[in-house]
Amino acid sequence: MFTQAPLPYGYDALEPYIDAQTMEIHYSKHHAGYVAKLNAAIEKHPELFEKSLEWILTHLSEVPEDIRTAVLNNGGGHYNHDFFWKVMSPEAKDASGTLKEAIEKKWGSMEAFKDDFSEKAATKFASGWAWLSVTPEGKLEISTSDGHESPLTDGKGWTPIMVIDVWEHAYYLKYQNRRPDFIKAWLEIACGDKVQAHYDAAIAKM
Ligand code: MN3
Repeated sequence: MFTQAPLPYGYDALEPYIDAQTMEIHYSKHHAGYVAKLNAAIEKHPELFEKSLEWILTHLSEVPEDIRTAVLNNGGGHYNHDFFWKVMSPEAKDASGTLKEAIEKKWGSMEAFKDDFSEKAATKFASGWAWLSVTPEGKLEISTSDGHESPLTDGKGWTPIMVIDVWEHAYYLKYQNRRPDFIKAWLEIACGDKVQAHYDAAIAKM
């Protein structure tokens, strides 16, 4: 069975950027619901419990057709939320080291990168996610995904290293329709050290 990892901080730890009520509903209702529905779908083909979630999401064409959509939606929901919790921190700092160098090489400055990421996240139509990934050539790229799709499910072979949830449930209680304000606040708690660790791992496996 797939299970939800504990949040690495309390529901109120990301205040005032994300309010405690949003965190509690998001983690204990939305994310938990995706995990329960993923397990319910895979119970019809329990051999898939032997596989990792990353394997399943990168091999969806091998998932039996009767559960494929449920696995994409709920397995993607599980994977993406787990990733989202892990790149936030109450003690977040901007990236330093090799990730900072790579960002400055591509965008010119950390501010220019944040502007580009914010613009793409803000203009993503409807519910989805905005990602920073490493391509198979080792380049950084920003992308967005619909629903609970991700760089794992789009077939390009990119390795995600940072993600923001831009479904309304991620921000509506505090920010209502002001998604750009949520994104600006979120960048204050996006943890450069954690994204750097993902970057190092992505470069190491090339
Ligand atoms: Mn969400």
